Amino acid sequence: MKFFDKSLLAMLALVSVSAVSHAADFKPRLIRFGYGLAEDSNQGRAVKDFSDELAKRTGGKMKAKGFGNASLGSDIQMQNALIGGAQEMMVGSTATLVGIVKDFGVYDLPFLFNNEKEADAVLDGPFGQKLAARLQEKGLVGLVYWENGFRNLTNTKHPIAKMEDMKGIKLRVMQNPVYIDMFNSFGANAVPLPFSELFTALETGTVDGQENPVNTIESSKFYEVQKFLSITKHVYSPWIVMASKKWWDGLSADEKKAIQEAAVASRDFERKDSRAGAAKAVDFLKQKGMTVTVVSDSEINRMREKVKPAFDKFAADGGAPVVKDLQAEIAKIRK
Ligand code: KDG
Repeated sequence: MKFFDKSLLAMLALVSVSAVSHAADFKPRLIRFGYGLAEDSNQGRAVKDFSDELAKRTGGKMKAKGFGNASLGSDIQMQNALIGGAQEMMVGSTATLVGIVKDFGVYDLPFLFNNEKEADAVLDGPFGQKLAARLQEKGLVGLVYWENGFRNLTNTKHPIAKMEDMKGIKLRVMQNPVYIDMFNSFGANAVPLPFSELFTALETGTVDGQENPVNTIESSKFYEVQKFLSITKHVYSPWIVMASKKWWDGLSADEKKAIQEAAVASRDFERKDSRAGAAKAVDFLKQKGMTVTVVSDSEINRMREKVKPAFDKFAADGGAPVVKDLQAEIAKIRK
């Protein structure tokens, strides 16, 4: 055996021994993981799964404790707490990130994705990862995307089967210009509010309606204060799991790896759980007394036409490059 091979073998042996003897570097840590939905929701169950996955990977040293029902604040308040280093982790809507990285608004453009498969491919692929990476300069670490889901309309006034039925409806929307423009263009009165204030706003009649995925309509018990559900699937809404960069930068490489792996495992769990839940939620909501209207394809196409100005406005306000990139990514997936 040549000298070179022998020294290479010796080096490999040395590396493998050090790798085996390298004790993983996990410090005992408590991670405050905030979220907005109920503990018994797709969001709450996924936070629990993340916590279990992390404990498994760190011998229980790193403990993520879920704080649901916006008990640590609204999405925007939690984003600020992470940036300041006062909270370690959260999951929330990408829609409320537009005040930090404006291009996240691209995910709120209506009728972008035809199905979950397309959404997964874009979010987990180069486009979604590149956009998430831009959070770092703002003090946030985007780890993975979870599924909030396709959004649908509810209200107390009357069934919504076509755009004109939205006229005059006071509709709560997320605090995001695309949603405000979209529903005003449909003829509704868009009222931006934090999710944490939504149930009370519906209960008191401050707003007549709202729009969310059916899993959320079920887990947040909106059926108690809403009569009519219209299946529009007007936007595919992602959640994003984030860590405080101030906190993240103090972690060891092993700790970062364990968190990233647990985040990916919880993403796969959450998407399965969300899709299974969504398949049953409409029947559940019917049993709870909601009147369900499936909006026709022809009416959806009319809505697509109507929201083009909202789409164009986002592009004109500096969003054109990110819209072009996303549409190119979707076109690639559809080939
Ligand atoms: O905290 C809850 C939010 O993350 C999420 O559910 C956002 O869909 C949302 C809404 O309507 O506010």
